Amino acid sequence: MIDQLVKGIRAKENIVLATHVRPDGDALGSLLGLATILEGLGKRVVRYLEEPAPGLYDFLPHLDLVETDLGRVLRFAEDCVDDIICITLDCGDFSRLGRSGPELKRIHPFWVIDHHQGNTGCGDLNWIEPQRSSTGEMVYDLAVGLGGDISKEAADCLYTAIVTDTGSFCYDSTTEHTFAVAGNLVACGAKPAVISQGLHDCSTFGRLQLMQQVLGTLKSFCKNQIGVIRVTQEMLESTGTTLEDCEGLINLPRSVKKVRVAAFLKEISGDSPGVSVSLRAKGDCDVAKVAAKFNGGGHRNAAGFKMSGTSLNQVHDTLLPVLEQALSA
Ligand SMILES: [Mn+2]
Repeated sequence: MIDQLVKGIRAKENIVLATHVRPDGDALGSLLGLATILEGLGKRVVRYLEEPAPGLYDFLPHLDLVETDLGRVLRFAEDCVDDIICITLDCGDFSRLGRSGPELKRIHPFWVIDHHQGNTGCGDLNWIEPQRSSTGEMVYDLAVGLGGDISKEAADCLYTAIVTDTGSFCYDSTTEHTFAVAGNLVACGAKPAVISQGLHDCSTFGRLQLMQQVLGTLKSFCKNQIGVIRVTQEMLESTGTTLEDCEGLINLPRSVKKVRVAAFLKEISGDSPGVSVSLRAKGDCDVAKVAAKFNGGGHRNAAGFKMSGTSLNQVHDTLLPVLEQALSA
C-alpha cells in the first residue's frame, strides 16, 4: 500500500491535506507533519482545517500556515486541474470532515489515511489500519517510503500525534513499532519534554475550577466498574471555560483502579443542542461497539457519539444499560 501512495505522491505537484472537525493531537500532528515532509520534497501543500485549531495545540510548529477558507482551497484545486491529490488524515468516516466534506471530495484523487476501527473508506484510495496507534505513526512510515528528510518541525508534529493518541504510550494500541517510530522521531529532533509540557502544563485556574465542578458530578455504577462524569453549559459559563477545556477530563474516572469503562457526558449548545459522549475502556471491554449503537465511532479503548435534541439525564438513562451489557459481554 505504501508503495502505491509513494508512487501517487511522486507523480503530483500539489496536495491538499485535510482532517476531521474538532481536530485532536493526532489529527493536527499528522496534518502539519505530513505537510512539512511533502514541502521538503518540493510539493505545494495546503493545510486545510474547517475551523482554526484549538488553542491547546498552539505550540505545534506551522500552525500559522493553516488555511481555513474553503473557497480558496477549491480555487487552488481548480487551478491545479489534474495535478493534485486530496488526502484526509485521521478521519474515521466521511461525515467527520464536516461541512467541507462534499466539496473536498470533488478533488480527485481523494485519499484516506486513517486508523479508526470501522472506517469503511470513502476514498479513491484507502490506507486504513485499525491496529495502528495513531495516524501519526502511519504518516511516519509513509515519510520513510517517500525517502524525504524528517525535519525537527515534522518530528515534533508526528511525535505529538503519537503521544496524544496513545495516551502517552499507555493504550493497548501502543506497539513495539510505535516505540520504534517515536524513538526515530526523537532522533530527528523531536523534544518529548517540551511537547509534554506543551500538552500537559497548560492549565488555567478556570479549567481547574471546571474540573472541580465536573468531578462533583462523579457517579459510579456496576460495583464501581463504570465511572460517569458530566459537564453542563452552566459550569462552562461560571468558570469562563469552553468545551475545549474538557479535553482529558475523562481520564479522571478512567484512572480509578476498578473502573473498566469511563463515560463523559457533555451538554452541547449552539445550532444543534444535545449531548456529546466520550467513552474510554480499559482491558477487554469494547466501547467502539457501544458508540456504534448510538451512530458514533472510535476505537476499542476510546470512542464517542453525539445525540441532538436530548438532555444529559435522558442520555445517561439510555447509555447506562448499554454500558452494563458491554461489561458482561
Ligand atoms: Mn487518531
